[in-house]
Amino acid sequence: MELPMLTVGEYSLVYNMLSFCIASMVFSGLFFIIAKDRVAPQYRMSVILSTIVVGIAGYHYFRIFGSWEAAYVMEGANYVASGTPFNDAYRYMDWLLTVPLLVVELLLLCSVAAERKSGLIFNTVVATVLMLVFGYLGETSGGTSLTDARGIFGFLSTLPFVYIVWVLWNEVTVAMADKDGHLKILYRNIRFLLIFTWGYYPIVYMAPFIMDAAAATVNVQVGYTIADVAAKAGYGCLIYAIAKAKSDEEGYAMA
Ligand SMILES: *C/C=C(C)/C=C/C=C(C)/C=C/C1=C(C)CCCC1(C)C
Repeated sequence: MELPMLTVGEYSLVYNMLSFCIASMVFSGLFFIIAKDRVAPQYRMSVILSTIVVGIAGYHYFRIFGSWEAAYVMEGANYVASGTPFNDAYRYMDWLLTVPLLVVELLLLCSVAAERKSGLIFNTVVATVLMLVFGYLGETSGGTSLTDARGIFGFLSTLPFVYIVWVLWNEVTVAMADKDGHLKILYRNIRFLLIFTWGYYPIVYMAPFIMDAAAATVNVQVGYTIADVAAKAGYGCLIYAIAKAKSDEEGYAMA
C-alpha cells in the first residue's frame, strides 16, 4: 500500500492514538492480573484470557507504533513515506490471536451447556479465521472501491462476521434470561458493547471507499485503534464485572 503524504496533525493523531492504546492495554492487563483473585475460581479463566488478550495487543501495538515511526519522515512541513513499508500485518496477526480468545472468554461466562460448548467454540473460531483472512486480503489489496478486491473480500469477511455476532448475541441473551438486577444489566451492556465495537470495524474498513488516501489512512488507523481499546480493554472490564457479579451472587468471598 502506498503511504500518502500527511500533515503534522494527521501524522501526530495516529502517533498519539497508538501510544494511548499501548498504555490502555498494558495497564488494563495489570488491573486484570491484580483483580483476578476477587472472582470465584470457576470464572477466573475469562479474566485470565482478558489479560492474555491485552498482553498480545499491547505487544503488537508496540510494534505498530515502531512501524509507523519508521514509515514516515518529515519533509518540509509535512510527513512523507520514508520508503520503509508500514506493516499492516501486525494488526491482523494480533486479531488472529485475540478475536478467538475474546469469543471464548464470553462464551465461558454464558454457562453454555457442556455438550454444546466445544462445537460452538470450534465453529466460531473457524469463522473468525475466515473473517480475518478475507479481511487481510482486502485490506492489503490496495483497492478503494466496493467493486474491487477491497469491496469483494470485505463482503466475504462480513458473512462469518454476521455468524459470530449472531451466536454471541444469542448466547448472552439466553444467559441473561433468568437473571435480574445488576447481573442482567451487565449482560445487556456487554451485548451492546459487542455490537457497537465489532460493528465499528467494518465501518472503518470502508473509509477508503469514500475518502482520499490521506484521510482514509488516518481514519483506518485511528478507527481500529479506538475499536481495539473498547473491544479488548473495555470488554475485559465488563467481563471482570460479570465474573465478579456471578461470584458475589454465589456468595464467594476472597480468601
Ligand atoms: C480485538 C480485535 C477485534 C475485536 C477485532 C475485530 C475485527 C472485526 C470484527 C473485523 C471485521 C471485518 C469485517 C466484518 C469486514 C471487513 C474486514 C474486517 C476484518 C475489518
